Amino acid sequence: MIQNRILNVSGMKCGGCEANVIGKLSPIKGVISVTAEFKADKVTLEFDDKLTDLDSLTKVITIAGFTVI
Ligand SMILES: [Cu+2]
Repeated sequence: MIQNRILNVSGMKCGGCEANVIGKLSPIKGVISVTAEFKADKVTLEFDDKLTDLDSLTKVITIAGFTVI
């Protein structure tokens, strides 16, 4: 099933951080779309929960150095 989730992510300070988050998440199998807005501390994810899950995606964001609230 396709899931749409909006995550509150702190630590993104600029467009480079947005690009970092998008670059880490978008190649993951099952991820359909990712947007990141540092000004809103927001990451929007669309993914297929048969192929990935929110926990794994959250972990990737954390490993990249950001905090999922
Ligand atoms: Cu930055």
